[in-house]
Amino acid sequence: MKIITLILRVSLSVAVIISAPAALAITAGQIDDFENGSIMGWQEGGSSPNPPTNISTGGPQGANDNYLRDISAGGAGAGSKMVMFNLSQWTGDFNAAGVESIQMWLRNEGNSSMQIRIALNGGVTWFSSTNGFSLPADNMWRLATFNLTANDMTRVAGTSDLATVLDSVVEMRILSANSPDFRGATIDATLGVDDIEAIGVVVGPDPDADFGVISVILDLILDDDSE
Ligand SMILES: [Ca+2]
Ligand SMILES: [Ca+2]
Ligand SMILES: [Ca+2]
Repeated sequence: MKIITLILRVSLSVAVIISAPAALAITAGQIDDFENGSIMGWQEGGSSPNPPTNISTGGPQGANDNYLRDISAGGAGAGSKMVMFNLSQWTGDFNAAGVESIQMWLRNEGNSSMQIRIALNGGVTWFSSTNGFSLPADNMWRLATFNLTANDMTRVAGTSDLATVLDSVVEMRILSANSPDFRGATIDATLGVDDIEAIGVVVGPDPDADFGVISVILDLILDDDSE
């Protein structure tokens, strides 16, 4: 009986390990638009008094455009820093998915200017945007693009190289910091975010394949005419 239970537990564990990455893996073109009313997995530590929330209107498209809002309180303790993380759809093999950059709309809804960066964790090693996206406190939506090249990303913890981290990302963060970091600045601020998109390699239609289809259609038409 105990052995059967153990086997069942091991089987279930293996099933979870095998299925989890496939279900969560990043894909080029994916967009967090927050129109389903949820926070789409963007979160903070469990004790934060000001975790990300879904706002039902006022996104970059205006009325009824949902977006995500994160508040940081400054001072000390939980919720003092401007940072949120995702452990689900923004993890996996960015290289295999062909993701070259991450684009998002950002708005500074508070009174403190911010330098927005993304940070990627490969387990131990962290990379962060080399240059922050300047977000003045003017309540205007701006489109930011964070490229994932070696020049655009700076290692801030660990020893792995960027390609290795992009092979197996376990956590992605959006944060404000005045220099490359995976930790958010301690700041009294409010950030709006929408349409977080994984920009991939542009793959056009295969012209040979198209011609092949046209040839078959032409053949069918010619066959018809000849009969
Ligand atoms: Ca939206
Ligand atoms: Ca909506
Ligand atoms: Ca917060």
